Order: sequence, then C-alpha cells, then structure tokens
Amino acid sequence: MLLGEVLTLSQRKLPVKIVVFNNGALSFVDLEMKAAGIVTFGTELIDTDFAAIAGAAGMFGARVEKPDELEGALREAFSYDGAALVDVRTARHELALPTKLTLRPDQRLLPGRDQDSCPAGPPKSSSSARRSRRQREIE
Ligand SMILES: Cc1ncc(C[n+]2csc(CCOP(=O)(O)OP(=O)(O)O)c2C)c(N)n1
Ligand SMILES: [Mg+2]
Repeated sequence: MLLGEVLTLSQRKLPVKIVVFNNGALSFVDLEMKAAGIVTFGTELIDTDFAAIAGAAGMFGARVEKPDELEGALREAFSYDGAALVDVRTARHELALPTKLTLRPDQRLLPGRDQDSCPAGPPKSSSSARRSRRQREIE
C-alpha cells in the first residue's frame, strides 16, 4: 500500500482498517537472498511509526509493542468511525504469509453483478466475438 492510497482513505472517509505486520525488515527478500547464498543487505528497515503517519493523515492510529496491547488496539480500530491503522511490532523473522486467491476466474466477485464486471477479464463470448471478427478481417 502506498502513502497516496492511505491519504485517499482519509480523504474519501473510507472506513478501511489496516493492520501492519511491522517486523522492521523486508524479511521475505532477506530469506530469499539467504537461500540463494547472497550476503543480505538493504533488507533491514529503520523503525518507522506507521501509527504516527496514520495520525498525521487524519486517521485513527495505534501502535502495539506488547502482545497484551493487541486486542484493545484492534477493538478501538474496528469501533472507530473511519479509516484506522494498527502498527503491530512483530518478531524480526515473522513473515506475513502471502495471500492465496481462493476465487476461481469463473466465480462472481459480487452477488448480483454479471461476469462483465469481473476483473479476471471480459466474458468469453465478447473476446471470442472479437477474435472471430479479427479472424474474418485477416481472411
Ligand atoms: C510491488 C512489489 N514489489 C516488490 C515485490 C517483491 N517483494 C516480495 S516480498 C517483499 C518484501 C516485503 O516486505 P514486508 O512487506 O515487510 O513483508 P515481510 O517479508 O517482512 O513479511 C518484496 C519487496 C513485490 N512482491 N511486489
Ligand atoms: Mg516486513
């Protein structure tokens, strides 16, 4: 997520809740470099207070340094009427697992919307219609 996107949440008053897994490092890259036998560099990050950045952008921001602060911070963030960010300090080698898409391209994203609004691409019928038109032009 880029800073401009964070500012947009505030600007547009979108009640999006962000949880930062702040391990102070680009740990996945660090791991990949180690696995490739490369001496790691550039993967350690300076300690950034993302909650303060959120506060400066007019959002709710909370920083969690100890496990027992987590639940309260999340409750506050989710009950806040607007965008909120919780900056959670995690262990250096704790990786946020990459997300897994469980939606198949043929499944609908939103109920009531037809396949035209699915970002997986235009419906097969129109692309095949386009292809056959192009095919006819070639022929
Ligand atoms: C847009 C984009 N740029 C670069 C990468 C390569 N990349 C994969 S993991 C990673 C580091 C992510 O660091 P962080 O968000 O701190 O997560 P961590 O690995 O520490 O859990 C990068 C730069 C990517 N996946 N996407
Ligand atoms: Mg990290």
